Amino acid sequence: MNDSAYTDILYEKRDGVAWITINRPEVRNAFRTRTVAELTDAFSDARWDPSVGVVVLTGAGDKAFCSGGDQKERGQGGYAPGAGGATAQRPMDVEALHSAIRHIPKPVIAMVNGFAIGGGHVLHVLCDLTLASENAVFGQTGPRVGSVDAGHGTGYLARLVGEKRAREIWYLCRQYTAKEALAMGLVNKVVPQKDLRAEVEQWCRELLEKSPTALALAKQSFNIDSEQRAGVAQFAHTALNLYYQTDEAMEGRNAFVEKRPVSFKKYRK
Ligand code: 2NE
Repeated sequence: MNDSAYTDILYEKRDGVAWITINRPEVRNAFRTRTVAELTDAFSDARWDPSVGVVVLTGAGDKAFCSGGDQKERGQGGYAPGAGGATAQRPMDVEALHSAIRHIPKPVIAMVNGFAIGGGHVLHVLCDLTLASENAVFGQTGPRVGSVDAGHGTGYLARLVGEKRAREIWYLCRQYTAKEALAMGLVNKVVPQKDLRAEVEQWCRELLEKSPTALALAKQSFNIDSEQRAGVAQFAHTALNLYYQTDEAMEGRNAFVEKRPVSFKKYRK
């Protein structure tokens, strides 16, 4: 993919930093099939470009980092291939994007400038570092909208915040403030929104002064412990696509899109 063909993201490389911005602010930067393909492509470009030492992932505007999968693109069976236009014919491959973030041997910073929700929350969780603005809001929504990332989304989160907290976050689908996220070890630093970009640039400058090979080895070494989860992640995304075919999953999606209360009562076994 040629980056001039990107429609859903902005991609800019400057002074050693690759800035990847999800550019769908009208839907709180929700990702559709095409967005995920473009993000994965940009991470691949950043991986192999020797001029890039650090990657920053963020969302356009001042309201959201990312609100996860685009529920309006999702139908019975998952996110509709092709809905994003002629270049997005393959099914959504979130697992490939997660892999790209984890396996690029360069630090990835999530610059969280608002809502990091659902699959958008998982993206920041998988980044090496998270810097957030004071107005940032964190949370999972899967069990409310008929979805779940049972791969890295559950397992890696538990490594960050502990089992009890991770279960609370996933089961209750509550939202957490930036201050709460900092207290539970979910983010590295919180700054006023007006200072976020400058703070991220400062962290980038410090990272760019370090030995790239030492950073790559450190990242890959950290990854080894959780890499067994990669197999689980593939399995989890296959299972998720089967779950998406059920009426139960569609009830969650439909309730969000129709802006009505959800009712899962009849699916209790
Ligand atoms: C993000 C949040 C909390 C923001 O709330 P608020 O009140 O600030 O905005 P509002 O009015 O909800 O959203 C503004 C517009 O963006 C759309 C909304 O439908 C609304 O559109 P209009 O009414 O103006 O037409 N929008 C927001 N998020 C969207 C989304 N994800 N898909 C499609 N349209 C979206 C609030 O908007 C929220 O809770 N959003 C939904 C979060 C969510 O449930 N995400 C999906 C989780 S599942 C997932 O991401 C996933 C997975 O579990 C496994 C694999 C792949 C993905």
